[in-house]
Amino acid sequence: MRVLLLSMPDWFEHMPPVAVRMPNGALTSIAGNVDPHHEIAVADLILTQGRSRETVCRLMGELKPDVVGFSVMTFQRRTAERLLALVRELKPEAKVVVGGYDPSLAPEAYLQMPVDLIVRGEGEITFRELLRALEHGDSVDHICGLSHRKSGGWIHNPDRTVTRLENDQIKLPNRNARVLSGYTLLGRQVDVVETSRGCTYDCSFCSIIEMRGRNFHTYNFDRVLADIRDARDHGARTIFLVDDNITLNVQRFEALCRAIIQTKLNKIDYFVQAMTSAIANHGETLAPLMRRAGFRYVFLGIENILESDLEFLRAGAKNTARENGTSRGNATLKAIEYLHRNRMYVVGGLIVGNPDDTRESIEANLEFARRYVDWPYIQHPTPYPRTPMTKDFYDQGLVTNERMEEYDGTTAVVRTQHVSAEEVEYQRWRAERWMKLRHMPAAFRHDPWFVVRHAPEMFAHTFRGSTFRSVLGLEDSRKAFERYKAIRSGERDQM
Ligand code: B12
Ligand code: SF4
Repeated sequence: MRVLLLSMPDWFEHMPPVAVRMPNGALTSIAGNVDPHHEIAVADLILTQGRSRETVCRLMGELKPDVVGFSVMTFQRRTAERLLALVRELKPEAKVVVGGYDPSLAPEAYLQMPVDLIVRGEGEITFRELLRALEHGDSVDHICGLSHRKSGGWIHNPDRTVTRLENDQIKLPNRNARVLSGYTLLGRQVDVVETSRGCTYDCSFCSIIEMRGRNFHTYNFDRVLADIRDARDHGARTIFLVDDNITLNVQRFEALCRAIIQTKLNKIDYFVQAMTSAIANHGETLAPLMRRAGFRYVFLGIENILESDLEFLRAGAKNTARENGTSRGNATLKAIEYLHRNRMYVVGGLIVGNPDDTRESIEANLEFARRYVDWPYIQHPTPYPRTPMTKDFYDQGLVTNERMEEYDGTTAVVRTQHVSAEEVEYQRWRAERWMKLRHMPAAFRHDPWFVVRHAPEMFAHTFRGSTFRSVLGLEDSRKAFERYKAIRSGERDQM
């Protein structure tokens, strides 16, 4: 069968396409796990800014797919709906499948859309079985993790249990299936690699637990190294390890760093997400190993520096430093110190605008970011489908915006008990632009040519809405914020 798999073009504030165009790892993984005789194409529409419709039309014409699959996050739902309608119009007989976080956690949102099938949860095996059934005209009733139309209604087959990665059931991704190019992270070609899936924590804002339960499964190192080599051989000079929580097993992570060093795969730049507690508690041995393995940016899930907010986010445990088995308070500073001492940059993940937040508590977090993080990744709590946080916000009557396309993490869609959503966002926006600017010299030292060529564009992105007058303080920055919001809204419409 001919299959076209699409990821959505929508991006969010901290990942402007001028600097970051990251592949969707789900689609190449699915492409690597279908039976080999299918013709499969993967198109990441993040690479086609402003030209997504034309690109979809072109690919539909050239590839004439029998099956079209969409990978969708919640804030991309509206774009997905528009492109689903387009695909249906272009080829009414093609089977249209949606998968990923949003269709898995909010399948009800897709029932009225021009969709034939919904893959819930992990997709590799479900999609392989689906293609087999479609090819032979068999029933799909037995395929776990699948929702399908039947006699005018929808049938939701039972969930699929999570795949154990240890037994090599999931084959390597198929990067040859990609039909578009231009992936980049600050000028270097980037790719994504998984070494594990799952997490055993249950932070209230995170979708992962509803998506797959609390568990942790790991690929063996031979497979991980083969995957890294394959990404490198396809041109990657930077690799994002997309594990939900690679730091759950620190010994394994250290062993992975050693394996990367031994196999000389440490010329690549690595990005990873980490828990502060793991870095703080094991930094003495872990951080130098990470550095030698090529890790450059570490996204730290700091979430918040105030204990009350950490409690609401259920993120206290993962941010606790320990010594001889006893708690030594917040792990963040210690983790940052280890990373800086080993010449790695800290991408500081903070969440401001929680129910009890006041202007002062938000400002305390912003001030922390100013002082300690190299690249701020500050977000607002966002009530994604079926997370515990969503229920909390609804119970407290704090959700102010239900337009899913604005659920991108940097648009405040909830208010606090004391501060309006708009004010929360304004506070973050005003502070964060300047913090981002500070990282330019470090980015320049690493990739001077890219920064020279793109600095004006990156600057224009970061400060869009501002004028010389507002930058010089001659105009109320709220006016600039209003213009920024209008520009952002226009950008969304273009996707
Ligand atoms: C890596 C990652 C990123 C990376 C790479 C994203 C990319 N290009 O794919 C970066 C850092 C860029 C990123 C950014 C963002 N991310 Co992100 N990210 C993740 C993370 C950690 C892992 C995703 C991953 O690659 N997993 C590995 C692949 C193989 O698994 P998978 O994606 O789950 O796919 C499987 C199934 O879902 C399914 N599937 C998926 N698509 C399809 C399609 C079809 C047709 C089928 C059949 C099946 C299928 O099959 C796959 C294989 O089993 C998750 C989860 C987490 N713990 O935080 C969040 C997560 C996906 N991100 C999320 C969000 C919201 C964002 C951002 C908006 C930022 C933010 N506010 O947090 C931005 C937006 C990106 C953009 N375009 O600008 C949310 C999504 C929530 C939701 N309900 O939509 C998650 C779940 C985190 C969370 N907050 O809970 N992200
Ligand atoms: S530690 Fe990370 S992956 Fe695990 S539940 Fe919390 S935010 Fe999600």
